[in-house]
Amino acid sequence: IWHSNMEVEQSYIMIKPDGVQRGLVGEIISRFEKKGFLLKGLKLFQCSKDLAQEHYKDLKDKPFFPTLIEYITSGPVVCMAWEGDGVVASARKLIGATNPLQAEPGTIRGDLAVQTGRNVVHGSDSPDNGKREIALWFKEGELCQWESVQTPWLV
Ligand code: 3AN
Repeated sequence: IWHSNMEVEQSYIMIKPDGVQRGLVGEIISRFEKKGFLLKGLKLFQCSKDLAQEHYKDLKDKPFFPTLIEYITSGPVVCMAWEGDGVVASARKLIGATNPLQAEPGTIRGDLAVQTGRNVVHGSDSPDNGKREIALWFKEGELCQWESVQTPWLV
């Protein structure tokens, strides 16, 4: 298995098929960009059942697992690798609670979704899972090494 950047915290963020189909791609990417995290990888991708099952393997005993796999493979997703100090926890705050009806207004799910089974976006739940998921969804060479010009202006 390959590893993305081991030193820096990274989160795997994915716009799910409902987000793509509803035309929310620009809106969702924009929230992470404006927050100030660094985009290291980005692609539109139709995933296989095997990949979806591997990604969600911790949930394989849940009753909704088959529906979840069907949903994630129902159309293209947007795969993203975002980087920055604290990006994992911060991205989950930007995304909001799993159940969009409980997600605060101002969060992505709070503003843009109503159903848990159609909650438009995924974000890694720990830095270790961030690395694992980025290595799972991206091939080596698909991430870009670059620094944002914004950084020097902010510090
Ligand atoms: P989160 O995506 O907020 O980290 P998880 O990891 O508990 O939440 O669940 C992963 C995904 O599984 C959710 N994004 C959602 O699509 C689906 N899911 C979770 N709980 C349910 C549920 N009770 N019914 C249907 N789908 C669910």
